[in-house]
Amino acid sequence: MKSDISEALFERAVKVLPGGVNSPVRAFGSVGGSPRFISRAKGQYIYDEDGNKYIDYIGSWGPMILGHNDERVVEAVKKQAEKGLSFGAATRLEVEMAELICESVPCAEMIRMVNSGTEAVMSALRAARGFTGRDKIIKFEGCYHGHADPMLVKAGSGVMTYGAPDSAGVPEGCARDTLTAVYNDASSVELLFSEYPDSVACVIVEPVAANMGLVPPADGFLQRLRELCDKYGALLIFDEVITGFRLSLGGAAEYFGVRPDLVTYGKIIGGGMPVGAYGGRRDIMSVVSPLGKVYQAGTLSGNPMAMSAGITQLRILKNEPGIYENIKSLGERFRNGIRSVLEKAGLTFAVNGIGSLSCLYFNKGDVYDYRTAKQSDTDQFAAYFRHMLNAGSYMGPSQFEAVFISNAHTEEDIDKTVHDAEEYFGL
Ligand code: HOZ
Repeated sequence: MKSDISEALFERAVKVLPGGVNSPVRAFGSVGGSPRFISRAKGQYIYDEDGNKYIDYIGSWGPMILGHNDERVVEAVKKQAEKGLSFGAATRLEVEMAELICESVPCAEMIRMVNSGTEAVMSALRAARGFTGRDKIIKFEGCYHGHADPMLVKAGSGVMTYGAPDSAGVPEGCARDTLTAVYNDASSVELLFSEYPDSVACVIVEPVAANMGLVPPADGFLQRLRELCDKYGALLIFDEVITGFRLSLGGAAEYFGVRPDLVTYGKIIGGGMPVGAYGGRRDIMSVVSPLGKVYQAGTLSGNPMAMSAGITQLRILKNEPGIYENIKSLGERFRNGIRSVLEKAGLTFAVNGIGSLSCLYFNKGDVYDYRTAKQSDTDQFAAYFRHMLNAGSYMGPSQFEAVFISNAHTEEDIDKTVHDAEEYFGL
């Protein structure tokens, strides 16, 4: 596969962008080679500057549930562009978006729009602290909640890939109140609560951990977090940046039947446009300014372009029957396909997944938390990644990123990718 133009662009990029990219997860540092520069996308495919076509399994890290450039979403954005790009003032679209989320998500009574998942989490933590009058936060090793200072402690995603789960540049004071527990191990949370019974403001969790590969919650884990938060007077926050509107319309909260107090969203609710939101119980959200004393603001928050794209995607997800069934069945086809390839090859690597999210770990044991995810053979993943890329299946360039499937993918796409994997394993 030719990559001369991408390589030339990367040469230019490294001179003016740190690492040649604007987000570390785009770099190919852990898999070798240089990133492909993408020029356009449609449906389940992306095309690079050299004209190569790939089946896309990143989907802009989640939001492209309908596939790229869905015509209805594009049309809504075009129409809004004619009316205005940003007003910094209240719009009808913000109200419609908030109503749509509140109707769809069990715990959501009030929503505040922001511009990214990072901002949503940062603001939700502030609201939780302001509401409870407590400082400490419990997060889980390997869960990634964006790059706000208190969350860069034992974090997943790019920080896990590049081996710096506790980022430099985070003052000790900012991370002192972040306590870390073990994902899928409620007793580790109980221990922290018993050590700090009156000072934990909240437990924040990715209900499905999708930034250390893909680790679903063990039976009862989320329910137990709910019980512990209730017992100790702390709030439960579900970071649904990846699972919201993807696992089901009501996200993981609906899927697992556990009601968090607050929930955070990112790119998905913007249909790919830069956006985020946090929301939840009315009494908690009432601490947010101008209603309450927790300050949080933003000129571009609720931006009309992002709202129009997001509302269109969410309405389609809400009204068009069969999307969740379809992406789930494609996800299962992918996982079953990879499992049968591994079986034929006599290998026992872990294949995790739920719905349209999956991960093949080059790991002979089960993967259920950060420690077990870290035991994966990242060199083997790198070789697999390079083979798949050259064969035309575009996946996240790290063992610790999930495979995302959209409603635009077809069974033929999945079978082709499984066939590419078969070739990789020498079958
Ligand atoms: N959660 C995304 C990847 N795991 C974030 C994408 C990014 O950091 O650019």
